[in-house]
Amino acid sequence: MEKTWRWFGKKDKITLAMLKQIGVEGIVTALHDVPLGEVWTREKIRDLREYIESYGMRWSVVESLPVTETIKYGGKDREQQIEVYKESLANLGKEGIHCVCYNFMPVLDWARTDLLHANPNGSSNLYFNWAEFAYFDIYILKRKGAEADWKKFQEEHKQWNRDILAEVAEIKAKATPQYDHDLVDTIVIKTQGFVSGNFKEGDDKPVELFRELLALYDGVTKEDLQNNMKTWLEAIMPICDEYDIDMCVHPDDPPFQILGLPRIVTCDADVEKFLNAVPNPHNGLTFCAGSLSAGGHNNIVEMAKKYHSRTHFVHLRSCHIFDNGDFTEASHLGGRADLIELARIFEQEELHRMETRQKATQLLPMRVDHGMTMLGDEDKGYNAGYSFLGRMFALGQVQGIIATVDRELGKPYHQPGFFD
Ligand code: DNO
Repeated sequence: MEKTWRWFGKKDKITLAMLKQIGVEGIVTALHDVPLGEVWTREKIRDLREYIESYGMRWSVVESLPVTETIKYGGKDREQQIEVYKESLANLGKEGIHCVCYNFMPVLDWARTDLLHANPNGSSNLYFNWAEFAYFDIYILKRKGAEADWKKFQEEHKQWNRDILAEVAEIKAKATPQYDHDLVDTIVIKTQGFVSGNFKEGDDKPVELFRELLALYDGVTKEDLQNNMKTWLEAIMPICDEYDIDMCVHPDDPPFQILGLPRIVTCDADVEKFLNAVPNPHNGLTFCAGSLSAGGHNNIVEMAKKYHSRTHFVHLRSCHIFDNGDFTEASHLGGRADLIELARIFEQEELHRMETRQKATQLLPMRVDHGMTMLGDEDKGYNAGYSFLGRMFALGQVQGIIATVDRELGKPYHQPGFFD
């Protein structure tokens, strides 16, 4: 796999020169300054591509070219937004960029309730607590039907042996305006603000905006969302064929139905459904082992065995699920995702691509996704989950795994940046 790194553009405090030193080969980024729903011009794409190339790396993956809500819920301006998307894709293709990650999650991209949850070793990781999330839904968003939904959710997860609504009542009894503010900051601003989605750092009424967005999905079922994804994929596939662009949807994180919204990339059956709905090989998956492993229903290794050939981008990260269903991001050598076995599967897949030479590039880009916050990362103002030292530590571990697996497979391993 190609060792890549999510970099947030020229303003990122982590520079490309730093990334060169730690063995990064390819960059994962986006035009973060282009407002949602506007065309990415060739000039802007070229400028960033050339900047990356001036450091001897390539722009391996776009993460993300965001799909606007109207495409997801099927709004009046859907056609116009599909045209905008097609134009951006064509411009990327013309500039030699062949891999695009996106998600099809309504309203909210990924979700966490604690961004600095202490690990036993003094570092911290991202964490998700179901009761806090339910509190946000019931008492902050005040979503109609929320309590009933959580009651049902609890029934469906009897194995967690918990009374989520009773825990919510306890949180409510102790909650202060500061607690509410911080929770909104975590769920809406700090996790969403930098992913080029619906919310921005500095939004003064994020909860109101959230409610307006939720209302767009009134009456939209899981099936509607699946159909809308199919319509959209079918519309863009001719451009992908023309420019050899691999589209790779990011799984829903966490992989559950939340906030009364449909979610359609949560499990094996979901993945099978969207891949079969549009069988073009350019319609593929971002194999985010982290998001998938947050759901106890997913067997990550089995999914990798099944979907490696339709995987265009890999996020190697692992989760630990507690007995009550809460989860935290685990070490890259631990957790339930089994990154060692995944590296075997995807290194083999890349070898196969190299031998059969089907594509513009045979490389399978991989990033370690998030990392621990450690040793001073916490004071640097990095985006949530996107620390420097923590991700560097994880990348070192993953490089070691890949080198070992490659030795087993008889596949050459090259550590860039060294004489060898
Ligand atoms: C969070 C990320 C997601 C991901 C998007 C892809 O850390 O994994 O925001 O980039 O869902 O569109």
